[in-house]
Amino acid sequence: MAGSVVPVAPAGAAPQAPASAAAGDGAALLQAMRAHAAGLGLSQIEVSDLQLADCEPHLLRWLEQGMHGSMHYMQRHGLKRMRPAELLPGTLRVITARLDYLPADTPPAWRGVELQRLRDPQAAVVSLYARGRDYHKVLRSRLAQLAQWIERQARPRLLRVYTDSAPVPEVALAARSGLGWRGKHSLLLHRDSGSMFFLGEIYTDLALPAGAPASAHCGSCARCLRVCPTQAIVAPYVVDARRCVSYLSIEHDGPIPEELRQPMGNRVYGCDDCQLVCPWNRHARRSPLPDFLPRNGLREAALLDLWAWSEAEFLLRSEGSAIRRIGWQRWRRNLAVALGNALRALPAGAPARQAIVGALAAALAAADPLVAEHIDWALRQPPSAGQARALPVDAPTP
Ligand code: B12
Ligand code: SF4
Ligand code: SF4
Repeated sequence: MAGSVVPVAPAGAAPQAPASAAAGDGAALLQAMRAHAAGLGLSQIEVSDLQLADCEPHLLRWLEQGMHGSMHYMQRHGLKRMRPAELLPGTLRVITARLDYLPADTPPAWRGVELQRLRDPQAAVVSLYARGRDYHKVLRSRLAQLAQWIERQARPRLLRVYTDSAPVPEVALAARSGLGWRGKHSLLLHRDSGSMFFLGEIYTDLALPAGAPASAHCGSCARCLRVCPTQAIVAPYVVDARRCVSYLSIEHDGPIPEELRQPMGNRVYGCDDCQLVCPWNRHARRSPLPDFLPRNGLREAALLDLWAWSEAEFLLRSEGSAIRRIGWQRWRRNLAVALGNALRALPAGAPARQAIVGALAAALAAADPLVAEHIDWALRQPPSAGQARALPVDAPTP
């Protein structure tokens, strides 16, 4: 996917002298930019230089080990990802932005509430970031407005907006610029804001003053590594995407490996576990933007409610949401896995178990082969002996 272009200089133009003269005083411009960005609802902006050479061996190793799974775009772009001036010749600085996404009405004990839902076999857990409007749209439009403002103020030759839309190393740039540090779960963390935010960038040739990297504060903590349901964080800072529930439920389009179905529990779109247990998310910020308020009851949905959606309902209800990206078949595949896990947690003869068996069996004939195989797997899950069980979530009290 290409980045969103703000029409200034022709893309790919030969590198030229930085537009610092046009920019005037970079520090003053940055100060005014910060005020404008805040007015647009962006949570914070900083500036990064392009010194990312230290990250290159890590990226190469990750790719060599095949940890990107079927995300072929990660392999295709190789080291260009870490070299902003190869992606966009003439780039001198990257303006990094973060946008908090916890909905405004998030209760104070939200992490405990989420962990409790992960234990409820009949609940459907959609990752927090995906319950409202697609963040790409929300963040891109704000960055584009900021870029237009910069263009009017400083007339740079180069200005291009990216929101997870091109080979851009978003966490590495954000960490370099001082937006936060990289946690052991590999995501960016901020002392005052946790990690529940999205990242976006503006590449430019303006000679803005670059920020200093923030110091790291994970210390001896390893909660995120321990809680990961599929042990996808194979070492501090290294996530094997092939095991990550986020990859399996969103990016991966084939059958979910059988040994990973049970650990997926009731997570039907993405996963937040490594962030829920992170102590710094005590400080995660709410977003004032209505865009991130949950839609279609996704904060409290039950598996059977979502299973009852027809394809037409899925398309209607996921309009403008990131969930639309995975399409109907993957959505049903994920729900079938979660329903199978619910069957394991419920005793034989429990009315809830019978309802699930009935709903799965009724959908079998019309299901496509991928979904049918997952339904079949779900129906083979044995009942729990004795009482109904909670799904296992190995999390300390937040
Ligand atoms: C591919 C991808 C994924 C993949 C792979 C994840 C991964 N960690 O690589 C999958 C699908 C699994 C995924 C999942 C999620 N993602 Co994602 N993802 C991306 C994407 C597109 C690229 C990331 C990337 O470059 N990976 C390649 C690997 C090699 O990079 P890395 O893991 O960061 O590894 C670096 C470090 O580990 C470091 N390193 C390695 N060894 C060592 C050792 C030491 C000592 C040190 C210091 C560093 C170090 O070097 C590596 C190279 O820089 C970015 C957007 C972007 N364009 O950057 C979003 C992005 C990282 N994802 C994001 C989010 C929100 C998520 C989820 C939380 C979504 C969800 N709730 O389900 C999960 C979290 C899973 C996790 N713990 O990472 C956000 C993170 C925001 C933030 N606060 O940081 C991003 C930035 C998107 C965005 N625009 O906001 N994601
Ligand atoms: S998102 Fe979930 S599965 Fe992926 S690394 Fe974090 S805890 Fe593990
Ligand atoms: S849970 Fe602990 S180790 Fe993991 S990112 Fe948070 S502070 Fe760092």
